[in-house]
Amino acid sequence: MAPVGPPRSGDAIFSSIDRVNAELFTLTYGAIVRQLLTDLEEVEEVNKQLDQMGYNIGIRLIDEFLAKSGVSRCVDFRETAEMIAKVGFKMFLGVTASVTSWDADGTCCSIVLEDNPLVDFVELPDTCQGLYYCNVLSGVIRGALEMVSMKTEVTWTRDVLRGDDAYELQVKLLKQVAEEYPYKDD
Ligand code: MYR
Repeated sequence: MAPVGPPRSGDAIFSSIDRVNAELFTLTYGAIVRQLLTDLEEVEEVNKQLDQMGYNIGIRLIDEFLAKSGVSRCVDFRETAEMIAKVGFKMFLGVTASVTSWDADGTCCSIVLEDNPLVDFVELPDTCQGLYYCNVLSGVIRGALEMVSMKTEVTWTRDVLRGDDAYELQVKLLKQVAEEYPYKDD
């Protein structure tokens, strides 16, 4: 049967495809977490696996981020954090985030998500206490930053699924390795 109604503009079709893909992504992630919970005995092990998965994604995703965003090197960690929150989250999750709670020396801050599409449709049973459901994201950031010479520790400090009022990641710069140009000028 022929479709009824006026033809949709290109924008309408693309936004509908994006929405379907986002939902598929969210549901697929949920299925992965569920499978890990079934396969691994300890919730703590699931947290580690999700973080490791994210790390493996992050070390690859940085290339796409740099190529697509066209951004140049950040002058400091403050700029890097803003870049993750405003450009990275937008590019890969379709949401933005804010950077808050800087420490005095500018090496530790919090990234607060304004929305978190990973948790759409998610309700955690009591048996999942201790689970960091979104741990893949902390791993992604850690992996991506490692590829641009920043060793970081990324931890969830607030999580709505655990009863908090927001999703908040703490990003701590542990070490910044100076990048060396591999060839010497003569
Ligand atoms: C530089 O080389 O100084 C630029 C560094 C920018 C790093 C941005 C990393 C983006 C990570 C995206 C995370 C997305 C999470 C969904």
